[in-house]
Amino acid sequence: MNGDVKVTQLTASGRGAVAVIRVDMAGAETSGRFDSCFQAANGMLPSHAAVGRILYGMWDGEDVVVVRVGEHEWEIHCHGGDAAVARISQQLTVVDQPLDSLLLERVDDTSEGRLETAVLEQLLKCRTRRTASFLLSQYTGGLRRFLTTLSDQEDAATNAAVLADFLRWRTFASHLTTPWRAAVIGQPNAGKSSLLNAIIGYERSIVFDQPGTTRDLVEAELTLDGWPFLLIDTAGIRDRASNDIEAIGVESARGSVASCDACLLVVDSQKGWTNADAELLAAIPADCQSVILWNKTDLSHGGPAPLPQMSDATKIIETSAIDGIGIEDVITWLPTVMVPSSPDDAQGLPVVEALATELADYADDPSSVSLHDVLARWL
Ligand SMILES: Nc1nc2c(ncn2[C@@H]2O[C@H](COP(=O)(O)OP(=O)(O)OP(=O)(O)O)[C@@H](O)[C@H]2O)c(=O)[nH]1
Ligand SMILES: [Mg+2]
Repeated sequence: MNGDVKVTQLTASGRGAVAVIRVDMAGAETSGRFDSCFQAANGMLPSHAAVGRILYGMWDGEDVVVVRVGEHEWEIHCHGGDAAVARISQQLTVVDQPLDSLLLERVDDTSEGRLETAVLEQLLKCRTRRTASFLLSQYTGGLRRFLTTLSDQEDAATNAAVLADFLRWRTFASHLTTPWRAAVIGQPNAGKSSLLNAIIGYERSIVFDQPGTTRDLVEAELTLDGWPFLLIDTAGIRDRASNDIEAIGVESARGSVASCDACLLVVDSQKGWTNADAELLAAIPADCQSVILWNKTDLSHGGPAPLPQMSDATKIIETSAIDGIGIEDVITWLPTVMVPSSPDDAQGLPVVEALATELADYADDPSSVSLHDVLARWL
């Protein structure tokens, strides 16, 4: 035991095929350390798993199975042998400190200025290793180097081009700390909640064979390809909700579409493409990426139900929440369309919103803002 994390080996010590370690984090300030050591194959954070949930994944390069056995307790099933057990125990106990201080440790030899403090604030909000690595390279000099280049640059035209290249990563930079939002929308009973469950790999939403089951929004965080996503299950969108509670759910579903980066429109292939589906598709904002999930294809025994004829290039994925058909394609589609490209390591990134706004104002109208003053405030 070290600090407030208790680590106990449940199996006998010595060589064995499998060792079981029980971890009690009741006294720990955060389970962030556990989350950062273990990468579940389905991307779920151990601290987000329901009690009883079994997760398969990697712990420092080794295959392990993690079971959440209580509010603050987990069991880790790893390769037998004292060395493997000792390594995991040591990582959990030595690292028993908030993720924030862990990151601070990694970066505390860097000189602190207003810029670094602001980047550090963002770094501490990162939920995945991939996003944290971008923030870390900005913190350890990337952003400062970019601003210095800008201040050394005399030629206004070159500066404008350099700034434009920097600012085009603004949306990407904001998602390093805020997940991309994807709404699962569709007619009642189309299979939205079932698909969300299949995608995130566990039963987060209530599934029922009556329309109107999901009355409110259910959100689930997941990591795909190292990027953070928030999947939002919505109440079936229909014109007239049958009662008040449902009506509130339907209303928030419409709202969530408006604030989303992507929309997964679920259609019951057994009912076929209806006018209501066409209206829903048309209501998706133009700047929101969309895909039609042609669901319940496992029921198409007499041959596949005909796909809707789309006049544009709308992507359609045939799915079955029951058989898992197409789920892999959905999981691949989301990060591919949301993050089609990412900057290289050396690129300065607009990870500090206040600074990005000042530089964008200068880029919009160089005569209204003094670049020299902006840089002097941050460097
Ligand atoms: N055979 C089959 N049944 C499915 C599939 N997806 C969902 N279902 C069933 O369809 C019914 C409705 O599923 P839900 O996931 O609750 O549908 P929903 O769109 O969330 O419904 P609301 O929340 O009421 O709008 C349930 O009985 C599911 O088991 C599928 O791919 N194949
Ligand atoms: Mg539902």
